[in-house]
Amino acid sequence: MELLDTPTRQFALSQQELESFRTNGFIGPFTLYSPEEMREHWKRARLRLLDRSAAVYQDLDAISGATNIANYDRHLDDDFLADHITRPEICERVASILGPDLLCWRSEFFPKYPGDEGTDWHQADTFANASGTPQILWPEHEEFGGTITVWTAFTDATLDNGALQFIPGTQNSMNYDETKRMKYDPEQATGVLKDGTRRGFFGYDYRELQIDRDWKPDESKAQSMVMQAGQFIVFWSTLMHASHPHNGKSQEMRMGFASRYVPSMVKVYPDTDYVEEYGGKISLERYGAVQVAGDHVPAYNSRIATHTTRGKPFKRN
Ligand SMILES: O=C(O)CCC(=O)C(=O)O
Repeated sequence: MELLDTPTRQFALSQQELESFRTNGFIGPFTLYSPEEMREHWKRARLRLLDRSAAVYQDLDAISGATNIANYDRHLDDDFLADHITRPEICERVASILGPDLLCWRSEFFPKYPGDEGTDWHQADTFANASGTPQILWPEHEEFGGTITVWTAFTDATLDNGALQFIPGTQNSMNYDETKRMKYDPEQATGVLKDGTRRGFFGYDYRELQIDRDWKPDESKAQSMVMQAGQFIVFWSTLMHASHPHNGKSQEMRMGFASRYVPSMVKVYPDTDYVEEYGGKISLERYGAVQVAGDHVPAYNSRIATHTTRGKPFKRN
């Protein structure tokens, strides 16, 4: 008898891991590259990415200074990042949570240089937080959705240079209302920590979105995610998360690379052709979500990239 060719899911989460994920809202870290391998990849990528000639967002006037936007979606033009977001070690784990049909709809670099503020506490559901327009929308019967973020440490992430922080178990209720508006001011920080370092949200005061103005996150429950270069961690964007500041004890920057995944039924950038946030505006004309697993994408998600802008096909799990 011929055996059916069922794909092996070597990296799928075990029942125990899934239970832990459901309780805590995150799982990991997992090792994808050795620290040496990662340092080598990052050394080369860092130089390569300076060349934006094939990047999908070209309107440099609109994005100069808006560093967050300039850091978006370089997996759409860079070979290493294109492979990274489709790695089975990542996608199989994410598929265990979200199901077999997966889109990677966004990637972002999160650099922290010596002296940089820590990222303030936040949760994201539709990602209308900064732009005012939902960037992802789950089907109507879902109360709220969010995305699975896979945050890969491209350098070591330590307590001194900006390790992530999570408050476990907070992913199922939103403390922020993303339909409220925040004012953008690139100079503003939103708090000074005991050691004199600052917290902020890339020019926004995330507290402006709080549903209850008097509420404060319970930082006594926060856990720090110290990670080696080459490791990744998987979490709900609706989990309360933040990061430590870079206190300048070392001159090395911290670099995190976030790739964000949703089931293909989630509407990506519905009814909009632009993203306007962090003081910049980009056109989605050359944008496409990447189908990293499965074979079904509803017609309403018509912006799909099958190849990078340099012609490399994306792998599908
Ligand atoms: O790396 C950081 O400081 C923040 C990351 C973050 O908020 C995210 O990946 O959603």
